[in-house]
Amino acid sequence: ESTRAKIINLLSSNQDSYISGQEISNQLQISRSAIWKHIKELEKDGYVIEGIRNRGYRILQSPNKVSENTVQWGLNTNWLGKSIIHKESTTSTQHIAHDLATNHADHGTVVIADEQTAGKGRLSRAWYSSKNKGIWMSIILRPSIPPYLAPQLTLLTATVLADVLKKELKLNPKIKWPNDILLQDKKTSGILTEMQAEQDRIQYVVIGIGINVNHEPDDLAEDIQSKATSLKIETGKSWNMTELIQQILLYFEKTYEDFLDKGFSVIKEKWESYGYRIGEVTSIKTFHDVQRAVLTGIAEDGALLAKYEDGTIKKVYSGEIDWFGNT
Ligand code: BTX
Repeated sequence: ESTRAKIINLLSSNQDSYISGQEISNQLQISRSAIWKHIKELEKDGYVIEGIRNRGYRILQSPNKVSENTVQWGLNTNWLGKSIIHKESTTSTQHIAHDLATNHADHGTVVIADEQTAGKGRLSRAWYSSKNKGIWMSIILRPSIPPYLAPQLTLLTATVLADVLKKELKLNPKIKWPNDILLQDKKTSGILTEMQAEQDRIQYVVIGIGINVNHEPDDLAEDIQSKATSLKIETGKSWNMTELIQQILLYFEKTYEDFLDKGFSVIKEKWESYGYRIGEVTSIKTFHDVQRAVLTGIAEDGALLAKYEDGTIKKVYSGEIDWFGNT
């Protein structure tokens, strides 16, 4: 950890109060004038720091600009995001992450872009990723779980995003199976999990996270305007993306460790508490017919569970659900 990172950490841990130059000096074993020089450097990076004589320093504002440094400063994780690659523009952070992962990138490496020119959704769909409006990020993991359980990581990620939106931003998110985060029934975030695996062993997983953050309604592409939203549209204010990324990484690390420790049940329960239309009736199309069923929750393998009128509970695997239909 660099001295600047340590200073940021100290200042961040006392967000509402001042921390004196003397205290920083004692804790980090550097001179007062060295501290002052570091503070000047931080200000160049966009931190607004107040220094009051006889009281000390306090961060008034963190830089809005996302960069490797700004994300790393004050990031309280143990392993996630220890290596961060930031690009102003790229085709897709998934591409970069796959390249890095095949070249031995560490578990917990994070790739972030200000803009993606070929952002990917699932099933070769496109993901709009306009410049500086949202979080476009990929996380490389090397989990020691069997490949067939990888869908659990998508569900885990969805609970992480929902938790951050609920606990940190005081919003009321819903997770629409399998991987959409909704605010007021509109999509604000999507997750794409890709995996490189052998028969019984995962080499690596890349989890792509897209969140519309500071879009105005007009910043959303025309064909998604009726079904998509952003944090700004929902809250009326702009959000600091650096802080948001840090919160996501922190919650992710904790949730992932919980998952390895205690298994999927913790995730399942949380997912279901956020689940969109869980407990409600919807129609499910199969090859043969359309039937009404109550969505009851999710299974261990990530499938959605539906209880039919005859009482049987079955797994639903793909886009067979008519979310809005009342037939
Ligand atoms: P998905 O297939 O569930 O959603 C894609 C669909 O969502 C599109 O067909 C379109 O209708 C709609 N859509 C496209 N862009 C947006 C948007 N910005 N907001 C709301 N709706 C949209 C979801 O796939 C997975 C998305 C993962 C995105 C991340 S970003 C970082 C990483 N890099 C990358 O290329 N993809 C992932």
